[in-house]
Amino acid sequence: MAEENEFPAMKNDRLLRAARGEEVDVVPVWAMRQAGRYLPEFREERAKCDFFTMCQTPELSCKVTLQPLNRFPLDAAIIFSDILVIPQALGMEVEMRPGEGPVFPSPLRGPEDLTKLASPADVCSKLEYVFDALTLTRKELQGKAPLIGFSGAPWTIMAYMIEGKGSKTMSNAKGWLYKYPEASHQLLKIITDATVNYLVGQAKAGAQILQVFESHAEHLGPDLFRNFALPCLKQICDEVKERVSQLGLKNIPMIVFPKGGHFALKDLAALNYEVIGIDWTVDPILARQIVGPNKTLQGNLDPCALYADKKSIDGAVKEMIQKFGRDRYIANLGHGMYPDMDPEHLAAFVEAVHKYSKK
Ligand code: 1CP
Repeated sequence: MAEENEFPAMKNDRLLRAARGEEVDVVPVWAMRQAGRYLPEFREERAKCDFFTMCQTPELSCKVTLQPLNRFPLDAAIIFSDILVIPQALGMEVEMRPGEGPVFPSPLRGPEDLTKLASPADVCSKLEYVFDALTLTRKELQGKAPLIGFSGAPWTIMAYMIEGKGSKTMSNAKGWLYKYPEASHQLLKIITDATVNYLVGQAKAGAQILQVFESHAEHLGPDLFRNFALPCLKQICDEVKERVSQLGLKNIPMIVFPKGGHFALKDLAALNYEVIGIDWTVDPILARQIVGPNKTLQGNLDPCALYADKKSIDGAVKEMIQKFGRDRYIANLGHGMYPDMDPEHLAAFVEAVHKYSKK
């Protein structure tokens, strides 16, 4: 376990302060997928190396995690990795195919395949490389910004394990929920237990805040969400916080991001996550009414707004901050950046957040 005093003192902790509901000088800002192919220096590294080899090499993961922070005054770094390292650690093969994204050559076909998965108790021994990358990156950051660790949420991970790749309908994975509810709960339990171990490992290694990506919330209506997603999200938050406290570490703030899950905001507000991320389809004023005053909101500019000219980006950010207000707020996009975006337009986004949120 990395000791807190091994790490450089924080020079900028506004993201952590905003997550805890404390006062900030300006609203903190970062962007989902801020380390990625829109940066030429990322593409240069990626051209030399397979995606998962990059994730598995702490020096490379650290290098590309820091790339966006070397360019822009971002208020957080997010460790370069992927949510699909959990299925890999459970014994499944995942390939990153150019132009296609992640593909599982042998996805789960039916409940009988569950016996092939490794024990959730063993995942951490296979994910040491992520922990090493976190410890190294936290040191290299020199306190410039907090380091975000992350995982996928169990339903989102289950969907990839069954579909074998991205899907418009998630009909195979949703088919499991209707055909094999018991086996679905078993699979979700395996993923949930693995994720708790993994996130506790990340906290021990130096992650300062943890985001759980429920990227496929949109495929579940309120009922399926309550039955198959919400209990796992609750267990993850409660168990991670409990185990981090048992280790004598200070409370680690947690973010839940239910992409497309506007219908779940009220239920999520009842859990212990300090921060709820919203995508661009949710009106910030309505989100605040639903979650109440005691949660920090994160979001939610339409990523495609970064295709507009810089002046329009400036105007859109001004409006966004007016709607969210400057308290209990972390500025972000409503989802990840795309590879064809102009890095200078992210610069305009970050600059506008700081400009319009000064006291
Ligand atoms: O700055 C960062 O955010 C970098 C770290 C990061 C994160 C947080 C990557 C690198 N992936 C993720 C999370 C992730 N991975 C999510 C949750 C966020 C989201 O909703 O986008 C998801 C769903 C994945 C799965 C995944 N990995 C996809 C989507 C597949 C689909 O069609 O559903 C893709 C395309 C990837 C590949 C990937 N992951 C990360 C990068 C930079 C890339 C591009 C691949 C490459 O360089 O070849």
